[in-house]
Amino acid sequence: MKIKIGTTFLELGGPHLKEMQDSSHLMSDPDALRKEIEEKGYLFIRGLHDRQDVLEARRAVLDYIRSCGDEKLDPAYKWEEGVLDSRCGRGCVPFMEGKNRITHSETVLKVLEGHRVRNFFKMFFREPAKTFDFKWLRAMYNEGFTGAHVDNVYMSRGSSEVCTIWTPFGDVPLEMGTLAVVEGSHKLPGFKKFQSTYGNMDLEAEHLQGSGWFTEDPLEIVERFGGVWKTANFKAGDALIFTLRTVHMSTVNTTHFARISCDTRWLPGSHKADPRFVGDLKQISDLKFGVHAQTAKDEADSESNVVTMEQKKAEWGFQ
Ligand SMILES: O=C(O)CCC(=O)C(=O)O
Repeated sequence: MKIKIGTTFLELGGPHLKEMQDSSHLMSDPDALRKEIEEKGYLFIRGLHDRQDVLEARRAVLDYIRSCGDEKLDPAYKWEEGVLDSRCGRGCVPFMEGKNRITHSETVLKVLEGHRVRNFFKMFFREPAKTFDFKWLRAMYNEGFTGAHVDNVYMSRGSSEVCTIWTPFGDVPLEMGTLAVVEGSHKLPGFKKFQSTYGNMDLEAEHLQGSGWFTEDPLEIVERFGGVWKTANFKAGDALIFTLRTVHMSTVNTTHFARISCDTRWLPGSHKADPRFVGDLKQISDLKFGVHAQTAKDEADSESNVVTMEQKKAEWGFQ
């Protein structure tokens, strides 16, 4: 079975893309969980969240999308099914990242910051855990995807032990845009130069224009640096946890269902949080990275002290 991931089709079970293993059997053993993430760079935990809570959060987000305008959801379907209008792609699907009435609604926060996830990170960090106020809540549209990157480039101004937890709101099969990681990319020798150049970059400080993704082509990563992409068919309740240095991207949403998901970041309570993502969020720049990055035209119109990923890659010798 061929899966569209970024700009490329990869065979599932072939040399570059395999299914990831569930680590939920390690749930009561913090040492084993830490060993697993140190080795693989991620933990795939089926059923970490309560399935019913996640489905209710999906419904709340769809209701919010519906309230943003009649052009968002396809009127031929019940709104609860979450089928986007075929003309509703990037720029039409509401931007929901940050701290707003949907990210901080009771139903959504129950999943993102509820006792199950809070207790998990308390056990995992061996101390009470805290989370950023900023939430990366998204609805991925037809043909949308996220390119390959590490989170350190977006949030390196605090603890290096921040973990991302990616939570799909609903059942999300491979063709709907699942998250994929390169196993071991946080520490494999082949990634050393990648991590010490791209991985150490602070995109905002460098005035980087565009998404911040290293590439949209998954093969560029594994052919150049090694490793294998891993992903899975997700069910509501499942979660993927990974480090700031784990390379990840998403498969393409080839369906017309909105792929709703949220990235939530957690860190040990005694560590410093990147100040841009906590409190009143006044320090957050207007610059959008990732899938909502500025378009080429906006880039051409913006200041001249900006740099592109292509320029940086040339500087680092990744040509
Ligand atoms: O949900 C996605 O498509 C990508 C999420 C992600 O990679 C991130 O926010 O760092």
